Amino acid sequence: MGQRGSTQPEARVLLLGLDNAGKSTLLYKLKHNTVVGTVPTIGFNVEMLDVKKKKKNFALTVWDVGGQAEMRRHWRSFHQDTAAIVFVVDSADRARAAEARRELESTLKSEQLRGRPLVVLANKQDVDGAMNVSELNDDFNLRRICGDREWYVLPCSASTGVGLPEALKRIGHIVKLPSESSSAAVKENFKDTVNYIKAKSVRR
Ligand code: G3D
Ligand code: MG
Repeated sequence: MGQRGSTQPEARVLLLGLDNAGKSTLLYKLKHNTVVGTVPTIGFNVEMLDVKKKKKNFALTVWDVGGQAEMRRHWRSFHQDTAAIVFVVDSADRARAAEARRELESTLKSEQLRGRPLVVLANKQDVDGAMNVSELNDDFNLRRICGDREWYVLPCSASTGVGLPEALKRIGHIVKLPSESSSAAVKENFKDTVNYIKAKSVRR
């Protein structure tokens, strides 16, 4: 994290979703193209991914904030300077679909996230009986809860990697790169946020 030259633009992406949705699996599959054993995230994981936009390289700083109920109240401190939201859904867990929808809906109400583009990932498509994209679209009533922001819903499997290149490409396209000056501010906030969340994280 933070290992690159200062000239490369960076944009912050928030990876959100309920616990067990597959956020950490997704992050490490994107980063290392490998499935690592995950444990429930207490606190957060953060990784930088290299992405191309209009033939220019830039870095996506992807924040995977723990999904457990006690961590969700800290999500707000990550909203500042977010260039795009990625919301991961366990499409195979129909029993928690309503809970996931409520979380997404309440996240999108954040003032600091107003107008930020959103990618909803219908994860775990490899599981038999998983909701497909159009079921999820209807069930979450995405058109209504997304309002006038730019949004997409894409199928994927973080375990197998199917759909991940398309997801990353889409995220790269919708991210609005911060200007040079706000990019410096993002880096400053990055440090502040790390310190904040470290102080607030529940350690077990
Ligand atoms: P989280 O970070 O959102 O809390 P994790 O979720 O990445 O820790 O994943 C939770 C569980 O879901 C893990 O299983 C992980 O292997 C599994 N998982 C993640 N993505 C997929 C997927 O696309 N397909 C399937 N079948 N499983 C997936 P365990 O058993 O380790 O708890
Ligand atoms: Mg996790």
